[in-house]
Amino acid sequence: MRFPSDDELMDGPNACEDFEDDGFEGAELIDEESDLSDSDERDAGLIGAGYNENFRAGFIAIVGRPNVGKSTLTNALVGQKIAITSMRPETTRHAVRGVVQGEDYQLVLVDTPGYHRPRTLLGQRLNSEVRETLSSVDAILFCLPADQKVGPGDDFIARQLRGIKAPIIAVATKMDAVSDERLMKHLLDIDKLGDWDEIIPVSAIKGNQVDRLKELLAHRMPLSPPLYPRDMVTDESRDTMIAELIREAALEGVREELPHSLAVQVEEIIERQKKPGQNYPAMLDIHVNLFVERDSQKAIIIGKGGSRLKHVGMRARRGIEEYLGRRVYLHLHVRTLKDWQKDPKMLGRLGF
Ligand SMILES: Nc1nc2c(ncn2[C@@H]2O[C@H](COP(=O)(O)OP(=O)(O)OP(=O)(O)O)[C@@H](O)[C@H]2O)c(=O)[nH]1
Ligand SMILES: [Mg+2]
Repeated sequence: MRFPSDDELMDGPNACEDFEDDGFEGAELIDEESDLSDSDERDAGLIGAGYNENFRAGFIAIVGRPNVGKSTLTNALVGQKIAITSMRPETTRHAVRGVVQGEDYQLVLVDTPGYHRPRTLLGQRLNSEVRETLSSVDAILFCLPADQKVGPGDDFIARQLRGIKAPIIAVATKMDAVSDERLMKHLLDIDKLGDWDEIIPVSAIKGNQVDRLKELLAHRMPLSPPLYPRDMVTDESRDTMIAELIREAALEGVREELPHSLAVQVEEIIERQKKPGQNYPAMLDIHVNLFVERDSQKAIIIGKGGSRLKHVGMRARRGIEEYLGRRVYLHLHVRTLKDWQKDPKMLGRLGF
């Protein structure tokens, strides 16, 4: 299989909405508290223990242009939020693994960054990540959103998929967003685009056909013992999950260029001392850096009097507390790391 150089890539149609940005005054720290529920730390089960000989398991790459609904579909299949999503393209920045646990199968989904024409070194690295994932999976889900016409970006990906041996299921995502008539036309266009093993329309948001898609995938997996513990949903680290939930909250409502310039890194997590008699987990102080590329972007993220950053903190905290099952106190620090997307050293520092 030949994969294109990054320059050969075509842009697909991606909708981006404008927004109004706030004014700004100075940096702020955010600290919010809330109720908590008890933590349920999971013990990893023994991989492969007691599985039956008809058990099927394998890896599945989820690919497509940016913003077509790959991460939303991953979450719907897993049944739990493990990948962040947003209405901005190029949200996912690393291959996120999610595990679908069936009675007699295990699907390891690999949600990939949207394949796109790269404008920066970061973009090139994201595309490389997709290419690497494709070369080592048992099946591929190729996502094409029903609310957009099949375009040159899809055609480009379709051509690259042609040499791949693994079965490819073309998924018409966002079926809830269009009429039956439009969906039929979309399915025909997908059919014309390549030679797919299956074509299936789904709505990850409404849950339509998600179970059917699981069944289709399970049948195509090789006979194999489970690859991951039977109670695992993702292998994302705790710090990555926290950083991603903060990035997701920060992406909401910001203008087109800023999401790409934003990187989030957890610096330190400190557990507070329990009070005497406290029978629930101690609160965590989480120190987080939000990196942007220019001071003007710092101003936007922070908002007037710190108002926007405060909102980001509040939104993120809810998701983080749900994920950790305990109270957290977020300390968000916004910093400028000039042109980090183009700088190999800084990309390395940020984990790309
Ligand atoms: N109506 C509708 N919208 C959806 C559906 N699935 C995803 N979306 C929306 O599409 C947008 C993009 O979703 P993501 O899951 O982040 O898309 P992605 O392909 O992972 O995007 P990148 O990570 O940027 O490549 C979000 O605003 C989602 O809410 C769906 O089934 N129906
Ligand atoms: Mg994504």
